[in-house]
Amino acid sequence: FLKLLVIKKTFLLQLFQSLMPLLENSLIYLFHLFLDDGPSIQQVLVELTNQRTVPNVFVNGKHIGGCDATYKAYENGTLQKLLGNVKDAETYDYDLIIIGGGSGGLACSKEAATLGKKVMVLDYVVPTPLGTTWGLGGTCVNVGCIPKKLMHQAALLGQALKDSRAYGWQYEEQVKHNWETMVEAVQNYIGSLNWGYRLSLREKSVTYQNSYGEFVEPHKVKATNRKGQVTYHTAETFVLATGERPRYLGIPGDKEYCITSDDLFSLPYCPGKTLVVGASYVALECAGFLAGLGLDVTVMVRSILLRGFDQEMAEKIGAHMETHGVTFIRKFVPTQVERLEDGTPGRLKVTAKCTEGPEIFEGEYNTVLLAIGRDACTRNIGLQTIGVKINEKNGKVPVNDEEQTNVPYVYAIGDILDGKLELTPVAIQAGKLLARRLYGGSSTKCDYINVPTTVFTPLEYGSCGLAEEKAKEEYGEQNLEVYHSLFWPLEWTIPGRDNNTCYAKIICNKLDSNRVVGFHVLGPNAGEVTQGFAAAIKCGLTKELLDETIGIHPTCAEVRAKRALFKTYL
Ligand code: FAD
Ligand code: NA7
Repeated sequence: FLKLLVIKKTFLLQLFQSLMPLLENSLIYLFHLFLDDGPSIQQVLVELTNQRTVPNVFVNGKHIGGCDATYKAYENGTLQKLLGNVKDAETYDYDLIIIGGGSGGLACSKEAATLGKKVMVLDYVVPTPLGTTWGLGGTCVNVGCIPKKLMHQAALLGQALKDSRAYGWQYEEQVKHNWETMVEAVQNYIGSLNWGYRLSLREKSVTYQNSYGEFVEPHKVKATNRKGQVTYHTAETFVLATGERPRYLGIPGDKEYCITSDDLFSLPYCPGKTLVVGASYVALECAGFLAGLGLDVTVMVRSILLRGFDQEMAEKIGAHMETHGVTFIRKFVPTQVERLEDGTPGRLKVTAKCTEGPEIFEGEYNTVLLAIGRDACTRNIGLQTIGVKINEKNGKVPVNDEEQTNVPYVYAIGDILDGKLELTPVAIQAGKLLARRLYGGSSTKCDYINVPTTVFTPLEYGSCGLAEEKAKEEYGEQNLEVYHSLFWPLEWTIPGRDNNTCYAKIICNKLDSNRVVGFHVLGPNAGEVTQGFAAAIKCGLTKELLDETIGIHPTCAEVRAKRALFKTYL
């Protein structure tokens, strides 16, 4: 009796069809019951399986459960294993295949290989609509953090040149920026990083294939290279680390004539007068360095600046950019982009409509840069074939606190995770810790709380913990104390630049010894400043401890340790 698969007549066809491919060579037995003595059969079933209902599935004597449990076992691969349709772990090609060789995927692969596992990384860049593509390393290295920070630095140097006259530097030559020289230098550096990544994978014996990966059946991916050649690979475990790609507006002319950050950092010609669409950090950072390089830059904002960040800080960033020559068009969204003139750059006409009224805006630009968010690369990698669930609204992958998807042998890390931070160090940490848990006997999970970050706008913004709005929501305004201070970096005094613009703010929870729950700073080197405070916050920093900490003089970081911070809410 234990080898019975008892099924209701109505289920027979449906179940049989879905299990058909798995039933070959299996030891499964199917019985169709037309019995009058149903209740007594049910009684026996309860005694044997704790389950009264049918279908009631056993495979090789092992009780699986009802219809839902059988589907679940199929989705997570257990059923196939029991049926003997899948190779044993030791006969998989790899212990681990990682789809995506960016920040998270590379970190995870190298750690797993260090722990003695046979690992493969598939990394493939689908070219942008304009045909831009790049090498191994993912977004951060090629079209994210690295080129962005280097171009920000190029802009800061322009500012430093201006400041230098006040410090006594005299130079005759006309100062101007050469876009091509900068792009070449940045791309050469990126090229060296791409090469370094390939080398380090080889050193660790990780198999790297420059191919697009997609699941074709449980534990099996199809890998397609640039020439369309296809190979198949199996693994016991998979990690999804496919990251995100820029979104397009879905209006006439967007894919034909607009660029995104994926194109900007290797653009072979100076973009000229530029319209940046969007008010995300990517938008403001790009607008900031383009303006810093001397270009005429306009930002078109649909609603607010820097959604998700502290809004007081966001507005201060916007105000600073505006005083430094960036134009903001607020509450408008583009409806059409037309080409007026071909060229490098050409000339484009943008039509936009107001989000709050009938007004129409028309403007001419050399370049239109879309920075309106990024979509997770999860919809074309065969996840539905193996039953991995995604959040249908945003394409992101929900995982448990061990980065495991609903299919137990499939994990996900980095930007594609639902509800997690999209930052390189987060992806790296999650990837490394995942490999250690899978193969190193570790139980340490990735801590997504109090992760510091910096927005590299001309006035840099570092933050750790909660935005003031979020802190109010979480703790209640009456339970918070907010301390803040404007400051003037010493270096800016001689050129007489931007007095009362830099700003620092901490948000403390009165109910918990004035513990710091939010840290925000606007000023030079904000990232360097914020990193140390993040460690302190992780250690449970309170306002009292901050006051007791003696500052380093003269620095910007000392400002928060001084009594100059005063209460704004009592
Ligand atoms: P990615 O690094 O995006 O890597 C995914 C890789 O998988 C890519 O190479 C992709 O081509 C590949 N891939 C996708 N699908 C497949 C497939 N089916 N088969 C094979 N390969 C595939 N973060 C910071 O911490 N600091 C910053 O200053 C910062 N600045 C940024 C600036 C910009 C303009 C952008 C866009 C992002 C920035 N980020 C920054 C975010 C950071 O780049 C990401 O958080 C990080 O790269 C995420 O890593 P990941 O491993 O999840 O994905
Ligand atoms: P975000 O944070 O999702 O921001 C998207 C921005 O673009 C935001 O300002 C939006 O305005 C704006 N947006 C979105 N759609 C439109 C349309 N249709 N028209 C005009 N403006 C629009 O994306 P990011 O680019 O910052 O990047 C996400 C990740 O990329 C980030 O975490 C890093 O990993 C890199 P809204 O506020 O919604 O009105």
